[in-house]
Amino acid sequence: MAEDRISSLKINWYPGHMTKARREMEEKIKLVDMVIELRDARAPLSSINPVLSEVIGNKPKVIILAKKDRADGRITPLWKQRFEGEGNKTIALDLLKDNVSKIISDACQEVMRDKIAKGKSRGLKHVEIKAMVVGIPNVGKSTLINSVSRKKMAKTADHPGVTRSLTWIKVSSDVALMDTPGVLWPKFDDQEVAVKLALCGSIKEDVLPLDDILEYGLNYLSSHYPELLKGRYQLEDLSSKDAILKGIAENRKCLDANGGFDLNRAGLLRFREIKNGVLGNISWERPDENS
Ligand SMILES: Nc1nc2c(ncn2[C@@H]2O[C@H](COP(=O)(O)OP(=O)(O)OP(=O)(O)O)[C@@H](O)[C@H]2O)c(=O)[nH]1
Ligand SMILES: [Mg+2]
Repeated sequence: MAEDRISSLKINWYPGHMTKARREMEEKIKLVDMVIELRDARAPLSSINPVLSEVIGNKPKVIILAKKDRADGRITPLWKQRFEGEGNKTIALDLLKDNVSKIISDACQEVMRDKIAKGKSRGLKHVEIKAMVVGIPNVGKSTLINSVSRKKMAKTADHPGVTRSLTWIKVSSDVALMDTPGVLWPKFDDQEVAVKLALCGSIKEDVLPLDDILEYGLNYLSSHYPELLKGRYQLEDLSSKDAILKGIAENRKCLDANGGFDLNRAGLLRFREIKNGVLGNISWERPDENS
């Protein structure tokens, strides 16, 4: 079983800029009114960063379930319900298509209504809200800031580790957002968490033990989304990773120099397709299986 194998898997990726970012966030958190915490809608528990939770402490926050367009549309509302039940305002978003500017501005005003009321009672016309945008690498922090400001003010790209420093971006007369580098934590005690983050693209591809991640991913897909797995490659046999990879290699004509099936190439192809959402919308975690 994949669960047995991943107990021995190690992903060690904690570049120096993350240590620095964490330290700076600890300093700067005192300057902000609230936090916008991004989680990946496909794995909303694994993408909670325990290190960031410590930094955030009791600051008011809004949880954003980012990349909802990539997650299973039947599962995301259940997560929203769960987190709201725990007392956190939670919004699922497609950061590239939704009206992010209005939604985030409304959410910030709602969470900070007491501060705004106080400022207005003192005669202030604009009460500025300062929010720190935090989350794991590649989850969409800079994209959210660009969508709120409707300009490309922050650099974005589809790989982890793009933002390297903390930057204030004034997005309107009322709101300033602080972009922060994606931060992971130094050691993954739960290797299943690391695997899910790899499948969501939050851990750099070249530090991955691809074989183990595929084993886990394919196992999960064959039990939760067999139709997506079968459909794309017309697979018949979903009984093991090798059977699935052989089916993919056959379908995609991934042949090695001797004319045999190249399972490594088929594996990398499959991993990238899963990560990039080519198979369809997938949730790697469900509230009924993760209490
Ligand atoms: N499909 C989809 N893609 C998104 C969404 N939000 C962001 N992306 C993409 O995800 C990738 C990463 O986005 P960034 O905004 O750079 O992520 P980040 O959290 O700032 O990443 P770091 O700076 O590396 O920590 C980019 O290719 C975005 O276009 C979303 O809601 N849906
Ligand atoms: Mg960024």
